[in-house]
Amino acid sequence: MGFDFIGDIHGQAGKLEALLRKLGYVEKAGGWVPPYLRKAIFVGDLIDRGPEQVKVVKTVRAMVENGRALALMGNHEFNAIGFVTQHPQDPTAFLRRHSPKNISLHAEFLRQVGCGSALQLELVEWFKTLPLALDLGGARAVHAWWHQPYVDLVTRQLPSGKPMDEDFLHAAYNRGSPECLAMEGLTKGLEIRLPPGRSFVDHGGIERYDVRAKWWEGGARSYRDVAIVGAHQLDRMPECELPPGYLGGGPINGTPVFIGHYWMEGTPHLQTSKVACLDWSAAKAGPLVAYRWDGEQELDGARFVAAG
Ligand SMILES: [Mn+2]
Repeated sequence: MGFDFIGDIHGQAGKLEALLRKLGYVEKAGGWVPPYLRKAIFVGDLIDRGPEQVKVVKTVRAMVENGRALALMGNHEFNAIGFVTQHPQDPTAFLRRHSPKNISLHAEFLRQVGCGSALQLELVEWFKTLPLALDLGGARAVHAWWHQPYVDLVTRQLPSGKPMDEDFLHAAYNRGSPECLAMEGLTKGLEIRLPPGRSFVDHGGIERYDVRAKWWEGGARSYRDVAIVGAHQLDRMPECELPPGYLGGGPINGTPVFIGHYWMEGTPHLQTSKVACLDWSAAKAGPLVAYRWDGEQELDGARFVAAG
């Protein structure tokens, strides 16, 4: 069985259809059908930002339910769950706060699905069934960071097929709990706090004091070595030593790992011979990107397929 790992779609149904076509998938009455002995693996973040989010979810969901695909949970699906789940101590509040920032990040989804609609709740119930990490034998996939202790914790609490229940959600939104650290790590990646007085403005115009780190980077020494920021912001990243206890610092061994999440820019390329990021900013002007995998243990940059 070969796998086509597909990056963050963020409601870009046109790019999704173009990519599936380019990969040789065929649209039939019951949904898209892969070429013989292949399966699509979506690395998460189906929703938020783009113009046709409901269509994207329905397309992917149909493929999953027909056994043509697997889909991981991204941070945007996890946020969508928390957005509608009541807070256990405060019945007027939700696990994910309805702050102006959180509402604006989710506004397009709410507008398209209908805020408070039955459809919104139906889609969220499906999001709860999405796995956080997939070990497919010769390859692995996670939305943002394959960190084995976090994979183990979540696999223990949510064994395959068990949807995320309220107990798990309450723990996962309890800041600092093992469940919260695991969910943040798997879906948002490794983030490190910048030294005092340092910050930068992210792609969404929000001032950030934590920066996403290249957890796959072997031999990294400074913040600048690992910071994932736009090229024009790299000189704002300090060259001082990484904090003690830094959890990244590859190299990644074992089977290859496929990820999304990181808003990469430019021409799709491998992160290492074992790590491929498939998020090349399809939510904005970038293409939707897949990696066509046929069992190889050393990844090949010529196997990226981009559309849109
Ligand atoms: Mn993401």
